Amino acid sequence: MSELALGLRAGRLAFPPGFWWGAATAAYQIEGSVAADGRTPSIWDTFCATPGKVARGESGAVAADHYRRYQQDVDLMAELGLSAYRFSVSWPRVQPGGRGRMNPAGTAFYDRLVDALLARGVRPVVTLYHWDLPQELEDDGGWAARDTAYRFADYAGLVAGRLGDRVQLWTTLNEPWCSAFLGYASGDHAPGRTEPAAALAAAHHLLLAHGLGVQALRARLPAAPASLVVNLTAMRSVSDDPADLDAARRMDGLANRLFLDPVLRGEYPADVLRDTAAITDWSFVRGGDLEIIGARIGALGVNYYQPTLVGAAHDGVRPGAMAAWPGCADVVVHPIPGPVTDMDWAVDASGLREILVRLGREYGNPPLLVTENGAAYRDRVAPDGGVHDPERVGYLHSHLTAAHQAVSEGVDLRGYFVWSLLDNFEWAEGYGRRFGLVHIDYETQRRTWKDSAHWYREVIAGGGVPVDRPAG
Ligand code: IFM
Repeated sequence: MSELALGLRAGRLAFPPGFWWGAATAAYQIEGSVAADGRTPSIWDTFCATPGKVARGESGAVAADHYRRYQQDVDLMAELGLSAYRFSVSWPRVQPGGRGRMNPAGTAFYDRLVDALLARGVRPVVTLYHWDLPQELEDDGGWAARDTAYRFADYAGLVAGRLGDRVQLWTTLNEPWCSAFLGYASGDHAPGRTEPAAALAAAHHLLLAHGLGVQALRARLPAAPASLVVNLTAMRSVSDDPADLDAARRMDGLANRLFLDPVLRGEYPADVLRDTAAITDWSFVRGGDLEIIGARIGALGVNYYQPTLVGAAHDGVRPGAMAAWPGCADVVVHPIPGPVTDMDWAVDASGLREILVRLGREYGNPPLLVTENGAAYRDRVAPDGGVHDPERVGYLHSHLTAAHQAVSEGVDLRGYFVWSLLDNFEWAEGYGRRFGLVHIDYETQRRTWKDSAHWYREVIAGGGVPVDRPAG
């Protein structure tokens, strides 16, 4: 990478030529039309219909109505100047029930979407699984059952056969940590199970699904660039006390290395297997699985939101809710001083640089994409008709600056996707959290650009982030 390519151009930190500037969404969070064209329920439809699981009893039944308004949304993307759009395909639309033949009516939606994107010069980046498991597969054991990984591979092959001639990058799974541990350990997400051993089995079967999915993609599309998207955090210890350092090691194992090591090194981290030995004997890992999981990928997608500060419990410092972290019941998650978003997540861009640089140094400098990064704030349409979100502009500015720093340290970062293009259904938080560059009025489905969208358009047009921190 030449100094010039990465240098300062017209007051901007320039990113490498060909860098992908994107935004991301997920099917259940924006599409709505959950019963249209043969789609059947996913675990999220069931979870939303279960009293007490989602704020205000909300669901993705209508969401941002993207299924019907996709053309308008593609126009928005083109006006923003996006070079890539990351969206997910809904498994129960394409293969209702999770088995058998493809549903032509449901799949046609993605044909139309991909064609509309290409017509406006936006690269389609497909995530095959962003949490909407067909309910029938959960009824048969869900991700705790090995067979689900094989069902996923069949589905991946169907989608590849249909969209493979036009998709520029494939992602098998989004954030398997969340699927496994929020879905099967804490029960905060669908399917709402609270079984730590099943959660660890789910983590393995999700990784197996990734590996089998890559095989299925390559069988149909030998040159297809395939990736996995993981949510990573910079795990920090509250002190140098050995007990605190050990708490951070264990949490780092579950949050980061449990997913990175098998995919990028072909092995599970020995300390994680040891730490969780009282919960499971890991006998669900069969001979040959790690070769499948560790097959080379074209890129790794990194979703980053905030670092995590942890320590050991001791007198006066008691653990909080740690159900999502099997084997870490004695760990305390500490608040991080400084600003937080509307999710109560710390605003700390140094964690993004840290994890990108770590991937470069410890995992052989793979091609990387930041596939999600962004923040929720309480956005409202102001009397002047605009949506003024200076905090989000500040968040994006600091994180893009951190990403640029990582690139200048030699990290092979190829693109950056804001989460999210549109305000959307934020899972158990319902519609109460707004992550979009574009504001959605859920009564009218009116789309309004936030100031951050205008700012991002300028970043893309200028090929880099302004050196000066935005005012406001
Ligand atoms: O909305 C989610 C997304 O579906 C997965 N990554 C984190 C986002 C914000 O919580």
